[in-house]
Amino acid sequence: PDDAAPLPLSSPVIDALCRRALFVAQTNIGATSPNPSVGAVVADARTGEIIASAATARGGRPHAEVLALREAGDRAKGALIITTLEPCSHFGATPPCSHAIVNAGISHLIYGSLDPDTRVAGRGLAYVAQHGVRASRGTPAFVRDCDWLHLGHSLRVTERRPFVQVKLAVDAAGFVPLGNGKPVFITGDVARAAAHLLRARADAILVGRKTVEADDPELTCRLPGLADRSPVRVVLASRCNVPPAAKLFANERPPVWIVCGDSSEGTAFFGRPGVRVLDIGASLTGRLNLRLAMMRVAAEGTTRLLVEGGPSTARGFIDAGLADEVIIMRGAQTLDPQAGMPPFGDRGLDLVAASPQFTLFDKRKAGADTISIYRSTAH
Ligand code: AOF
Ligand code: ZN
Repeated sequence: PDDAAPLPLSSPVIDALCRRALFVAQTNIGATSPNPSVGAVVADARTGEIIASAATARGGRPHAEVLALREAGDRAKGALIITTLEPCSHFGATPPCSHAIVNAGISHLIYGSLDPDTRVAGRGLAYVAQHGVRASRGTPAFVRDCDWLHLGHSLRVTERRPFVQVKLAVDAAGFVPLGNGKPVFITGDVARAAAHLLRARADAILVGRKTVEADDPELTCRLPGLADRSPVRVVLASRCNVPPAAKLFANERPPVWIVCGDSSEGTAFFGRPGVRVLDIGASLTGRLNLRLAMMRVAAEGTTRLLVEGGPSTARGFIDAGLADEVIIMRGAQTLDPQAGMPPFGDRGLDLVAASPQFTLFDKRKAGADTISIYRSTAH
């Protein structure tokens, strides 16, 4: 009804619309780098009825707001728009979203995260406010979810590194299987699907050279319908000494990036289609500087990186303070103790589970297995 008042800011209807914006954004996460995957929902300002919604398009453009407003057409006049990130204000390949919001006649904007990109950084909000759009921050819970959703984007802007997730699969006793020339499965189908979904939602998957040698993995997303969401495959090899016959190189897509500190042993890869050698220079210790490695992949556009390396790679990221999320997939069966090793080099799961650096964010069953997600307390 036309005479009804606008919805109050804190209402179950607004909360549901905010959750909808987060949900929509999730659909393209891992497919928009170097841009964030933003969610936008256009709704009737009085009833909350959804008029249109969109995520940032694959490849990063068009932006979410432009797509949602395009779909809403004339119905955007006087409507409410919810966005997970402050709308942009810069002229890129497309005109700014903040201008599109004003031009469409939107009456009210509710946003989650602020955009730290120096081209935006508050200017998007200032623009809409100066043009008569009421702009309000969402609830603290919505803002927190948006901040985690866009952490890859904000870390790439502020620390020049991607959001890093470290994933490990362990047996019921907490041990990692020793490689035997091919990947060993200690979790069932449901956890395996969850692991492939993590790949689909990443921009890059990373392993250490030792995992390539021990397991010879393909590192692709093989979920039905999501095969084209396989991220770039990154191998850390200080001397570029990866076996050229490894399965990783059987296909040119997705690309493989070898991050090394000395490329002189990597001549087999020079000019090879689908392979890039990223030489970040040797460190004093002879081991790769992980922070520099992260800065290099971020410079190439990576905003979300999934570490699927072995225990020593996982440990390296945690010790360097580079693990934003640690995901433990725990199987129901127990391995022969001869066939297992501690998940983090010489340390067990307590390195994360008992550390003040991490907090348990989520723990759930996946078939007979259990998935625990620990989040860094630094964010
Ligand atoms: C939005 N909505 O859906 C996204 C935004 O290179 P461009 O021109 O596409 O701009 C990329 C920047 O725009 C990116 O760094 C981030 O600040 C913002 N992303 N903004 O309003 C969106 N993906
Ligand atoms: Zn935009």
